Amino acid sequence: MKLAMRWFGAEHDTIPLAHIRQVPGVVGVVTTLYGSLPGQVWERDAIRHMKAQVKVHGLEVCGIESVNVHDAIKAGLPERDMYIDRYIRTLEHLGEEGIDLVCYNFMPVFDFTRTELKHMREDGATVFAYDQALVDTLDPQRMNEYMSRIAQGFVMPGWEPERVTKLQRLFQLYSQVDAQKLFDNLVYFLQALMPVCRRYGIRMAIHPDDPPWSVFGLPRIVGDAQGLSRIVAAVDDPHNGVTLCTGSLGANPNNDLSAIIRGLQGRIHFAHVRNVRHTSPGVFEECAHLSRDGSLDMYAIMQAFYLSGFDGVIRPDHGRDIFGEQAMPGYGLYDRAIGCGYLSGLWEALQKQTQG
Ligand code: DNO
Repeated sequence: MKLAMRWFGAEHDTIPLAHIRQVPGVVGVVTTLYGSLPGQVWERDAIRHMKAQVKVHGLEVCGIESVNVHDAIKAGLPERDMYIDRYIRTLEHLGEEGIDLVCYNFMPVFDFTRTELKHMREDGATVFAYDQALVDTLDPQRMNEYMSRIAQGFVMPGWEPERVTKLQRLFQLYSQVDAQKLFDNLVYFLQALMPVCRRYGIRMAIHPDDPPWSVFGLPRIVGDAQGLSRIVAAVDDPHNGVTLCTGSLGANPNNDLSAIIRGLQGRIHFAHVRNVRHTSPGVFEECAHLSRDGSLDMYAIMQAFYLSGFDGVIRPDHGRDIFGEQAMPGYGLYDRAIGCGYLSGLWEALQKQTQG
């Protein structure tokens, strides 16, 4: 496995690459072209500049998180072919620059959703938390205002203002799109992408829905073992794969993560590994990566990755905000660095146990 951390670019991230470089075991970052809008073609110069910035610090760009998918593609509008064509051009440019891993999601309207970004835990750390009952009382049209209020000045990934200013129109777009249509639109998109992915060896890695169930009545199709295997089977090409996000899928206690990892052998191209603590149905909070701090067995998860021969990119995911660090909620350096140490430790133990 290749250990990486997410980095939001020099203009948006408070964490310098020089600090990421000092986290033991980390070889690179996953990043994106911040400021590019869904539907825009990424130019080669911009990609080259991003790579050079990272390289100066002795790190590599291990993959892109994310090349966002335009809503016309997800909703299957007539102009989707134009946007798919632009996506393909972006992939060509990434491939020409030697980047071969692309994470994306297919959630209508919203990316990951939380009701608290600074939930206080007993030890004074703060974490992301989610309460379905509270979401049910929120006006989806005002969800962007809600998120920006709780983000306290930070622009959270997936909640960039340009994406969420036209909520009413977006909800209308999806009024005729049920789960089956959304799935068909995903298959249409992936089929169109496969030739360019084969040409450049680019692995597409769909991120699960977060939380892994429908919110605000919008269809969601990437929330469990069945949904994931249906996607990989529908476009049965190794370039069509998954970002296995343990925290997103793990928010549903019925998801058996080790079984999901084993079932997707060879099709997991990227892993986000973090723990989550279930409080009651539809309610969860994030926590430290350590197994005993949450509800997931992180040893069993890493073992499933190890035994299924996973050799892709792993990154720790959202961390707690600790030690008084001032950073984007969930994406501070300290707790993610602790997460890296823990994941590397589990991996080393697995390697040594197996090798005897
Ligand atoms: C949240 C992230 C997501 C993820 C996208 C992938 O912190 O896990 O925003 O990057 O859903 O496209």
